[in-house]
Amino acid sequence: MPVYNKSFETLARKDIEAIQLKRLQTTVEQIYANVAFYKTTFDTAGIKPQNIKSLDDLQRLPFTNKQDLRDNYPYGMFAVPMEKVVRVHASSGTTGKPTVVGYTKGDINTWAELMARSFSAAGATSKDIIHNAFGYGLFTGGIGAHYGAEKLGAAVIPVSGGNTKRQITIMQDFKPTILCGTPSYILHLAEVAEEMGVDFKDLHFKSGIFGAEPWTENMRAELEAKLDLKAIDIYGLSEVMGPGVSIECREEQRGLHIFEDHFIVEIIDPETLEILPPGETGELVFTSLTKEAFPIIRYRTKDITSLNPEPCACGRTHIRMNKPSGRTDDMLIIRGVNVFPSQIESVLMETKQILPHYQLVVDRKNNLDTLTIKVEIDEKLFSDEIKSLQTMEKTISNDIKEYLGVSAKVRLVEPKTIQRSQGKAVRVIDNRKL
Ligand code: DLL
Repeated sequence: MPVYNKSFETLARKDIEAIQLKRLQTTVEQIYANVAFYKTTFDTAGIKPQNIKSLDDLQRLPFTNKQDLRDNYPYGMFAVPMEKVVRVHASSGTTGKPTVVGYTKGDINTWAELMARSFSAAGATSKDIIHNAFGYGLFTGGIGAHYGAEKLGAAVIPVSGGNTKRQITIMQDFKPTILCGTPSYILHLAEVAEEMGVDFKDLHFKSGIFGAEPWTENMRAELEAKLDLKAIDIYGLSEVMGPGVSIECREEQRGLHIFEDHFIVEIIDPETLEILPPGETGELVFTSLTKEAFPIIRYRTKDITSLNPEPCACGRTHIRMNKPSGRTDDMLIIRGVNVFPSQIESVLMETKQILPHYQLVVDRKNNLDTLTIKVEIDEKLFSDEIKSLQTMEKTISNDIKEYLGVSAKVRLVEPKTIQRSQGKAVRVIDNRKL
């Protein structure tokens, strides 16, 4: 299979590190000279760009977090004048001000290159037709994947999210071979296809590239079976670039390679900020090495994962991150027990006759946290007597308690009663925050 420019991905560790150090030094010089925020924080920490002599010196630089970006809204973190900026994207900003990120022409080119490399790692070539159901707009998913697909030389169908029935017809007629989207929207696509009497086995997909939200191994198994393709996880974030930061390879589908010629990753303990060794789980931190408009130093992503430096069957030497289990700010604390929505998803998906559509509702009653798990079940089950449904609810609730240590009320609901997403799913409704 022809592979798109893999040369940087198979370098020996010492060569990767040499590139990283050179690029880090340039980035630090640029931001110290051009971004008031970094000049102030570096000065406060007593560090000058010339102090960065080895990669270990990165640890001397302060962390950056989302609040810093908000405080500098909209353009305060840009390292180039606006005349050099050719694009802006923004996070959805459901809490507080959105985060605005900018790109120069060079950044757009780097991004396209990294997305092309991502597609290639997932097994795509210029012969492929890519059905891109990531949303187009301020969200980086749609346009990021689009430019990468074109750079690879593949044909891209820019469908975005929504108009789901039409998407199915397009899949039948245009014969795309690669499907891109958030796992929750793709699940919805599968559901609508079924309603329309369309079997994915009769379509032409070989791979699905799914990401932008956490999804479990059980969800992967479900999607692969339903859609008859290989489901590959892609991770990224707008603050660091968008998609094209990290992707699984088709060979192993186990851990997402991080493009280390463009980014340095660290895992820290979110409480003590101590750097954790490979294998230990903590918060993922990114430093960009080649970005011009919006370089970022030691950005605390809030994503929880661990790193795996083991060699990979694909030959890439770039480190892998394990599938993120969620974000520190999505972690629910229910009566003192910490639980991620993805852990609940894992338990739910072990149960037969349950559909992978669920929502978690958190409330506080009489000063106590309550968790209700609404989950859809197979239509046929609704004809069963109430008693058997109650037994099923009890069994799932017991499983959740046993595996995760959290008490939850399970409510089985009819198919299609939980709202479907066109982008990222809303898994948690936390009424305590109202
Ligand atoms: O979600 C960029 C993207 C687009 C990635 C398309 C992959 C595909 P943001 O909207 O800024 O950017 O959201 C970034 O989404 O910090 C994670 O919490 C979460 N996330 C993204 N990909 C994954 C993934 C895009 N594969 C935030 N697994 C990140 C788990 C993910 N979480």
